[in-house]
Formats: sequence, structure tokens, C-alpha cells
Amino acid sequence: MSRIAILSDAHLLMQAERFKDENYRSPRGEISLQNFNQVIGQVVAEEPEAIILAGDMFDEREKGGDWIADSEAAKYWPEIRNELRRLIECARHGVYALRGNHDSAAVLKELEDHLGDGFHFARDEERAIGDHRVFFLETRYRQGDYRIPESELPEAGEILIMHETLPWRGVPGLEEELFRELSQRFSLLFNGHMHHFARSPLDLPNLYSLPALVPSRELKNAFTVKYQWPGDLDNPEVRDSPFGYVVVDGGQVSFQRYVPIQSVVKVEVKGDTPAEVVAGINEVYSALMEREDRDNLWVFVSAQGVILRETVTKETGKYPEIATMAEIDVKARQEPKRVAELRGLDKVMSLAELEAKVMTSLPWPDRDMAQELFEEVFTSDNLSKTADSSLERYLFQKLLELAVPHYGVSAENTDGFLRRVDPLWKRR
Ligand SMILES: [Mn+2]
Repeated sequence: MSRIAILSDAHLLMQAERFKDENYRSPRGEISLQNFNQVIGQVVAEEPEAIILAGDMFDEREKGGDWIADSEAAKYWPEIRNELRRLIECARHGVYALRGNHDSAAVLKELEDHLGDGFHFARDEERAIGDHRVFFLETRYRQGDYRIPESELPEAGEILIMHETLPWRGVPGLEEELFRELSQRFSLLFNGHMHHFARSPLDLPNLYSLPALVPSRELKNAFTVKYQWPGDLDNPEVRDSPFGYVVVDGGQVSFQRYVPIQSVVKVEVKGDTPAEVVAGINEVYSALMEREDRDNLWVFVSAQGVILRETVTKETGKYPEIATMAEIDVKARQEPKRVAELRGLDKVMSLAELEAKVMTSLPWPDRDMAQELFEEVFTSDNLSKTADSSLERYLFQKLLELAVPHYGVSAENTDGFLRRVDPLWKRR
């Protein structure tokens, strides 16, 4: 039986940048090309007879974001094409590509036109590859739960290649019943898109989830090193690389691990106050600075607590030697804001900074009222007081006094209202 290597989800062009200079390539883009070069060397050394690209190898490039300079990402293509030529030379039965949800059909078509006989773009069709029959199911991916009409499903076959969301661990995706049906119709099923290697997901013995070939975007648990704060910073959790590809050989399916050039570091910081989160970030980054491989890290930060994304970005920015990825994940805890927490806020953003931020973000009609709030109510004097009912009453009264003229309420009515609610404050 012919040996086939199946590669997926390299997302190579995700690294392309929005820079005017056509020759500039970011460190992130360079390292992706280096990884691609190395992993292709590893694949070629296995001497596969055919190679299948199971989607999102290139990535269509973000339309809005900060990634793309020129629409073709031309500065990356010469190297990518060279690597594809290496694959074509090594695989006598050819290279076959399925379009992933991030790939553009135009790019794959162009590769087919320019790389010659060895490269095939396949959609909703069966191909004879050596002594195998492989069906390529064109990607239907949608967000949330979705299905594919029965009339569009392949009847039966040997190997099925697809790129859809597995409805896994509570995550919505292509309906499970459909995977079951396809697992009856085919001997072996390989699904890309999930970036994690797994045998028999959904308890289907002949279904495989394909790993991401090289690091690209952040994915949960796709790290090789993890620091948690609070936690033991001398002994971060270390995991085997989750990256690589799959080889099918005589009915045997094996995961071939690829160890990337960079360590993919996950940093998780949890704190009760902004000051704690800031302290945690700095302690973890001090530990990162001590690492011998500090120049070869890709750091994904996740912060939990009462914290602003800008604050996390500012703190991590103090360590230019460490490559912090832009996708910073901030989970602000949803709790009623109490005065004690506002005191904590004062430590990462001074009252004057907060005031300036609020003032510049408001349209003119609201600014004078906000100005009064800062002058009368949110004073450093008030904010540093311990919360008690008399302070709350005072703040309530001041807010009411400031607000009512905006709604045309007379002063007498406000006084009367305050007199009537007074017993409520006292009863607390
Ligand atoms: Mn995908």
C-alpha cells in the first residue's frame, strides 16, 4: 500500500503583515517560514509516495486586521512555493490540496496552474492516489451548529479528507450524526481544522483529528510551556509539542511530532485586584527573561481579574526581548464595582488618567456632567474612604443632585425624595 503523509493547518500567511515595505518580514513571519522549511524536511525524509494538504495550509489572510501588506502576500510566496516543489519532487503520486475555511480557492487554483502536474486542487471528488481511493469533501464550514444536505454527501469510499468543526466537548459544529454516517461509508476519515491530533473522537474508531503542522494562531492547550500565577514559576508545566502531521501506511495511522523552533508559552495570571495582576505579569516575565531560549518564545497571555487590556499590553511591553503575541486574552470579572476596588484601579491608572480617558471618550453634551462627577463625587478623597452607608448615601445624594437638572426635575422634589429615602439608609 502507498504511504501517504497528511499535513494540515499551517496557516502560513497569517503571519503576513500590513506594512508598506514589500521586503519587510516580521520575526513572526520569518519563524513560520523556518518552521515550514524544517517540517517539510522531516516529511520528505519519510519518503511518502503521496502528500495530502487537508486545508488552511496557507490562510487567505485577514481582511480587516493587522496582517496583510499586499493582497498576495508576495514576499512569502517564493519560499512557500519552493517547499511545495520539494514535496512534489519527493511524492511520486503527487500533492493534493483541500481548501480549508481560511484558504482561498484562487490561491490553490494558481498553485495548480504554476506548479505543474504534481499539484492537484481537489473539491468534492474522488482521486486515485497510488493504490488508494481518496475523496476530498469540499469545506462547508459555518459558525455554530450546521449540517450538509444528504444529497451532497459522498456515497462511499476508502479514505475521506475533510475540514469541518468537530462537535467536541460542548463546542458546536457539523452535526455528529453526519460524522457517524460518513464513518459508516468510509474506511478512514481525516478531519483538519481542529489543530489537535486525536484518534477516535466522537467514539468513531476510524475518525482522526489532524494536528496543526506548525504554530500559527493561539489555540487552547496548544502550548509547550505554561506558566501560571500564582504558581511555581521555577517549574512551569512542560508538554510535548502538539504540532506535526499524520502518516498512513498499510492501514496504520501514526502521528509524527514536529518540534517547532520556538517554545509556545501560555501565561495565565489571575488576581483579585489590578495591582495583583500587574505584579503577576511582572513576576512571570522576570522568569521568562531568565530562560536561555528567551529569544525563541511565542508568548500568549491570558489575564483574569479586574484588569484592562491596555494595562496588560503596557506591562508586557516592558519586556521587548520577549515576543508577546497580540492576541491577549482578558477576562474581566463581572462584579459590582465597590469603592475598595476603585482604590486598586487607582494604582494602575491614576485618577487624572481615568478622568482624561473618560473625558476624551465622551461626546460634548455629556462631558460637563462627567466633569462635575469627577469634581464632586469621584474625588481621590471619596475614593480612598472605606465604603460604609454614610458614604454611599453621600455619593447617592451627589449623583442625584447632579443628574436631576439634566432631566428637568426641580430641587424641591429632589429634597423631598431624599428625605423620604433617608430612613432606608438608616435602617441598614
Ligand atoms: Mn480551518
